[in-house]
Amino acid sequence: MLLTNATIATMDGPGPYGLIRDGAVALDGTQIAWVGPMDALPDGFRGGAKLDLAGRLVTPGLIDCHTHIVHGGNRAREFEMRLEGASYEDIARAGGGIVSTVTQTRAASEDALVAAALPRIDALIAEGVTTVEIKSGYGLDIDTEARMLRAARQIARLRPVQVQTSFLGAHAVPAGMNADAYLEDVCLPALAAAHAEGLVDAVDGFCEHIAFSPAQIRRLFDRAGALGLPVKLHAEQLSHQGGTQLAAEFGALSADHLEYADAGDAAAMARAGTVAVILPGAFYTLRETRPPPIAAFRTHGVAMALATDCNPGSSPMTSLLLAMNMGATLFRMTPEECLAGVTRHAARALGLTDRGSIAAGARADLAIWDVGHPAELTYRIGFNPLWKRVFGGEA
Ligand code: DI6
Ligand code: FE
Repeated sequence: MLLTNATIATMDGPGPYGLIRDGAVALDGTQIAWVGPMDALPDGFRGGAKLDLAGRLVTPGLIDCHTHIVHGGNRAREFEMRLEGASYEDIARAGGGIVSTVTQTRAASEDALVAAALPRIDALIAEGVTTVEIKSGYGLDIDTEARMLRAARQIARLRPVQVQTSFLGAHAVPAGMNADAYLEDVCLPALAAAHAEGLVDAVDGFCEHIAFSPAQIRRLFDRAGALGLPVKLHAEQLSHQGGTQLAAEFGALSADHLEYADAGDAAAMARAGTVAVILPGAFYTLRETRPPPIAAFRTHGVAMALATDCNPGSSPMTSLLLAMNMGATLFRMTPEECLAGVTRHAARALGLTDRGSIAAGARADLAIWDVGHPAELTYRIGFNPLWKRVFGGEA
């Protein structure tokens, strides 16, 4: 298939957005075969089916690189409690928060988890998302952690979307358990079991005063390394615990949230090539006031990704376009940084090298938009200009 008369944000340089006007993209099966200005199109790509885009914008298919989209139930009641004055930490300490979603997730079958997640997945797909990361972390027992990840794999069979899984057994300490005992007796065995079943693409944790300490996360990361799995970390979200430095030490794919990260953390991430995953939906929902150190990430050359963090507590959000708008308005990220954050840098945050930009040899995952300039994607609020999505070469 040949896409013609396209405005193309290749996200692959040179210049802002790697923008090509009056461009063409040739697809060959599941891959991009050629991209460039129409007048440079080699004769060999002129035959076959053509789709005239009449100047519409083509971007890489969007990538939501941080979600907890598989979970049981919802926390609308806690939303009310927070409006009445309780803090996120107050609710967590009172047995609500993550632990209450754990109760609802344990009670759900794999089919029920899939059925609950699909409308949320469909909302992402409707905005041009072609790859989504999905975490476990609401089971906190061996069976339920695996069941969540099976549900995540099942979503990729039911919908035209690629799923990358992350094992997040170290998300919270189950009620009535000691963190060290949970880690040794449940979390690490759950990781081994899920990995043996082929369910784990990466290992994640929550390094926070209401979750796990850096020393505990180190034990998790040592085990991940022994299994040959890459790591990522929820770090410096609510306080500065040192998780980012630890993640960098382990060459983590990403450190996520990062509101309390500092310039030293940014320098360590730059040295390690660790991506900063910025999650404005959680910042917004929790009405945080301290933004992540975007300027330091820029100065040190840390790649920034943006994601929904779709979860029932701190970010009940299923719009990656809204995450882009929040990244710009709340954190002053540029529209170009926002688009890179859901394409090129989101791919890096997942360790995927075959997507995230429009280039010969990349996967043919594309989003085609009824807009003239890429900044429009970040600028509008609650408006979806997607015209067509291409997944693995299939329109
Ligand atoms: N940080 C978050 O924002 C989510 N998980 C995490 O470690 C919140 C998850 C939840 O509240 O259910
Ligand atoms: Fe998260």
